[in-house]
Amino acid sequence: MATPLQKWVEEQAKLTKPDKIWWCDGSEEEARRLIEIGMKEEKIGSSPVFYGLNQKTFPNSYLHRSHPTDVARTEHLTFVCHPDKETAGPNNNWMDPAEAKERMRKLSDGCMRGKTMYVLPYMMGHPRSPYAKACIQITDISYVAISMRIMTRMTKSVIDKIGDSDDFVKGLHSIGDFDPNKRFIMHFPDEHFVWSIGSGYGGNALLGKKCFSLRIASWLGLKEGWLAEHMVIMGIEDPKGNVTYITAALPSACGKTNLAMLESALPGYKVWTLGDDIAWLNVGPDGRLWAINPESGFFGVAPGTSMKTNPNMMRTLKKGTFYPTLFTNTALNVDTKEPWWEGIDGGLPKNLLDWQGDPWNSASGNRAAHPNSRFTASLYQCPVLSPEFDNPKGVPISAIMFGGKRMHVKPLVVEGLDWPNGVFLGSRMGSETTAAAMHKEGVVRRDPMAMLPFCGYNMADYFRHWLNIGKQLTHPPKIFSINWFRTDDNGAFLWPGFGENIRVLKWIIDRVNNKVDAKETPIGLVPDLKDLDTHGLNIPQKNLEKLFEINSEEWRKESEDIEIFLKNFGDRMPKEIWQEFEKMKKRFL
Ligand code: GTP
Ligand code: SPV
Ligand code: MN
Repeated sequence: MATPLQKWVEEQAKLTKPDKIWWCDGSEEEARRLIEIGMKEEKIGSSPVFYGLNQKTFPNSYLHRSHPTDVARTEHLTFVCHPDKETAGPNNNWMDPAEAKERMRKLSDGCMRGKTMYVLPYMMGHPRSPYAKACIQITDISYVAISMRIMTRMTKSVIDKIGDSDDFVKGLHSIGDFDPNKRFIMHFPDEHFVWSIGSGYGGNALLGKKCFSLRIASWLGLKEGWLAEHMVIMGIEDPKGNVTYITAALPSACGKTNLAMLESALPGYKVWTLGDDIAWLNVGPDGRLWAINPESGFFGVAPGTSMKTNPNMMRTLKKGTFYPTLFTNTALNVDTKEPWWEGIDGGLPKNLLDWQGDPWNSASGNRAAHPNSRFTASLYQCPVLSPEFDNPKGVPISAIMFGGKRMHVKPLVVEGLDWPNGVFLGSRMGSETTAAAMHKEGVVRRDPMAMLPFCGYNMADYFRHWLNIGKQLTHPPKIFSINWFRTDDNGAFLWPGFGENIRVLKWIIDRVNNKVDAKETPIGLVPDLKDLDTHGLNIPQKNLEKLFEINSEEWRKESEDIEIFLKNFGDRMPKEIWQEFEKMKKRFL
């Protein structure tokens, strides 16, 4: 008798009509074979899926060039198909589930003809974690199969774990013919099912990542009493050896990966990485909030990464283990066969191919690496991976940070007054758009808790869920907002960022441990400047003051923008959020 899993795979094969079906086992041998297939047999247009890189300096590394129209997540083609539109909320694109499936069936009919269907069994979370979920993704390209092996815990034992149960997360992915007009990423939250066609890129195609671990998992979290968040998880060790665990939510390409593996500029402090993109948060039996990272890899932004900004990532990328490392849409140094991007160490190479594989000329004014070019690398290669990473229980969280990219308005760091005020602080976040998704860059949009593109249901209900979680916590984390990106009148960053961000983290853990006081302002608590360790930094006093300036005129405009956003949700918006909003407005009068 066929199991529900076997039946489901057969049904998908009947629709998509692949030449063959390959059940992956996640082994090293299999990965090598898949890369070979990607280098020699599978093609995107007329180009191979993978190119080998310099195996001495970047062991087990490969370059992938995507289809030129397929370079970032496509939020306008992403739908959350709840039975009714209200449940999806104004924060999501919605389509009726039956209509969505009909459309997808038409697009998928025969889409794998001539190709291999890879069946990928994987866990999100450590297999022994009570919070982990068993998942199956189908795909028709080696690049996605290899990426999933790096990003998740992929083993054939997941198939045994699923057994004859039908309780597994389903993902059906095909690159189709990369036609942007036939590209959709459809979510069916009640069925734990994601159906994606027409893209091979990141969050559009690695269905365990944003699609399942955020959009669908956030919906599961609402039903089951937990939170799925777009957050870094990190431990901060102080000079005495105490480790404080914190999470931080920042929108796409706003600094999570850099923060997660920061190399401390303050002597005696050390950061331990647990995750750089997604956190699943559960209320523990001890009334504290516990976090696991469901992923096991980094899918990080390449441009700007260097020994100066993120040395631990450079070490991770060169480590070379039985997990391959992939570079997607970076440039290529022809002479050394090394990947290259704007901001990497060293001078400008003489012979570069741009991200599309064409000879690059600095006079063209174009960037050589795509702004959203990325690397895919195993977390196990990270030299500062926390010893707690594989702990099935996760780590207890003492502070939550919400951030964004804001040239103006937002101070370097602000602390919420209590949990409801902290939830409001998360809900009022805005950020400048980046190259991580296809849209105009640098435009401020509301992005509450960095979840606007990832919350799988009505955001008003999401805020209510956050407020309710707080009521179950006897030891709630303190909540902060951060902004590394404030600029002076000439557009230069006021704060040095990167390894120097430890100075802000130190203040945060000092607050958690009740070591320092804070100053009250209309928008929350800020540091007394004497409590922010700026020793050895060359920041003029006036810049420090500017970093913490709260300009009432700017905040009046900001409040208007926040109000417009909150009003979109009508009566569904929790009254506690409006109360916090009104209190903030009043404090400005
Ligand atoms: P996703 O993978 O899209 O979720 O992005 P992310 O949030 O992990 O962002 P990442 O750490 O990759 O940073 C994105 C960009 O912000 C890079 O170009 C970084 O160089 C830049 N960046 C990160 N941290 C800082 C900082 O502290 N200061 C400044 N000025 N730039 C930063
Ligand atoms: C993001 O855009 O937030 C990412 C990259 O982490 S992707 O996997 O494409 O979603
Ligand atoms: Mn992300």
